Amino acid sequence: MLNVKIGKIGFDNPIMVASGTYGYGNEVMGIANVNGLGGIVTKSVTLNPREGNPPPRIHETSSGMLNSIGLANVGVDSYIKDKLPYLNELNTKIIINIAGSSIDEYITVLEKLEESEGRHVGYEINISCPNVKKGGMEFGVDPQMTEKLTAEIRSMTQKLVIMKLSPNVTSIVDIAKAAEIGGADAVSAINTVVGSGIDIKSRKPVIHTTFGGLSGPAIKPIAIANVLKVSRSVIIPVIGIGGISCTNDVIEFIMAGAAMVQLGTINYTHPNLGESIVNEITAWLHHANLNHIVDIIGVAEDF
Ligand code: RRO
Repeated sequence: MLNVKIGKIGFDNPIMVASGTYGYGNEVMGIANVNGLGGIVTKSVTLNPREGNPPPRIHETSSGMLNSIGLANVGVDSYIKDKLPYLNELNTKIIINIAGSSIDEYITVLEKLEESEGRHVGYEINISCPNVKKGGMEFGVDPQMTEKLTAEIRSMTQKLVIMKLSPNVTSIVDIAKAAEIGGADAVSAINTVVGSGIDIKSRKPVIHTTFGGLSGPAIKPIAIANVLKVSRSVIIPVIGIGGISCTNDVIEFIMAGAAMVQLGTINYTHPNLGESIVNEITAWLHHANLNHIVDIIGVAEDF
């Protein structure tokens, strides 16, 4: 009832967890049953380890959260040595999110991961981090760069290539089309929305880098609008992300055109919600007299 396919890869269900919200999988050990999920996307990995931005780098907002983590990660060598063995043991699909500041960096990270013993099924390519000067965003705002990077990566792997798109662009549709022409198997949308806030006591921004990425329920309508736009303009599947916090939200994204979804900010308060949603969607399909989740992908029609 819930199995879905992206490229050649079958997933047990369409519910994944978003990059950056489940670490490398081991962070939720003992508090969440990751094996019930369709997949896990791990925190963006770069060539070298990164400390990330100075604090404050997380701030709660009305119905959301601002972050400016700044791509803190262990670097690809440690990822392969220390993180992949645990991920290999999990009974869910693993997708590795990669970030870089140049085509060469993405390629070198990918080469190392391709040579590793990882059982991952694909890569989500981050071309949409809003919080670093050089961290992929220059690719994600430019269709030509997006196509070139996608094509380079495509030529190097048989695994899934998923390009993660930014809402902070003039035309997300042009970027999605470029990813499709470059040979991507899917696009995921959306990364966080640029935001800020001022602490009126200190008269300083609430985030050290002044601007951060807004996530959580506050951005769900923005995400739905982008999923509608993108899914109506490309043939490859769209993975919907942005403020999902219950089963009805997942159904809304799928009806808007998403083939799969990722839960993000909600994981910080409800790390096991993904598994409950998987069960609730099955019940919802029964109730709606539907045989399969794919029957509702993109069914939302305009008035
Ligand atoms: O690390 C971050 O600051 C970060 C990344 Br890489 C991203 O893709 N999206 C985001 O909101 N934060």
